[in-house]
Amino acid sequence: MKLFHAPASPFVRKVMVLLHEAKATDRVTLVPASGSPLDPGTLPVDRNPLGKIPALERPDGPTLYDSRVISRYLDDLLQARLYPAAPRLWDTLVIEATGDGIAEAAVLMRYEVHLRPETTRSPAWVDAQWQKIARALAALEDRWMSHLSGPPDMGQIAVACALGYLDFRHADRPWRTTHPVLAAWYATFDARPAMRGTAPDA
Ligand code: 99T
Repeated sequence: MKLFHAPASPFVRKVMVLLHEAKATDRVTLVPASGSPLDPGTLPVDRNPLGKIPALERPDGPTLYDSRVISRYLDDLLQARLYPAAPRLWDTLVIEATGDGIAEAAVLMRYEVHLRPETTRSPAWVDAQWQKIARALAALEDRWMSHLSGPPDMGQIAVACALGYLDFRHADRPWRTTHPVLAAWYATFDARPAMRGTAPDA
């Protein structure tokens, strides 16, 4: 299988962490892909009409895209068991959606500042994206610490990849001081070999 890949992407990283946890990194060949909404570059627009990564070319059907779809497919294929049975599954999925939402808002902030000329940037829009992230971090700390401290699953992986992306692209926003409980959980989770082996700056 071919995985369209960029080390900076928190969505690609989710898939890579899953592969590491399942000890199955040898099942995919990484295809470097880079670009942006303004210039798709080498992003696989012929395989994913949205022009986004990750995308997974597989032997048994059309290319899969969106990290949540790819993660479900690989979890099933590899029997990784990173999605628990219902009813715990519903918590895992909403935590995964929360982690992905943090990453999506953080990527939009990055694009706004790095792709737009300074004269057309909207600080209010960037701040509104950060407010989404702040609410999501608070929700994780208020509601989900018990789940996050349970057996590893894709919810935890998505949150950890999103937090890693905040550190990587938005290091000027000190989220740890306002969310110390989440920060302590992340310090432990981030020490897992699967996280160490997939860090964006590794
Ligand atoms: O939006 C584009 O045209 C290109 N962007 C991407 O491919 C980003 C890379 S993160 N991927 C996504 O937005 C995927 C989101 C999707 N819902 C999923 O797969 O879960 C690049 C971050 C960076 O370089 O800083």
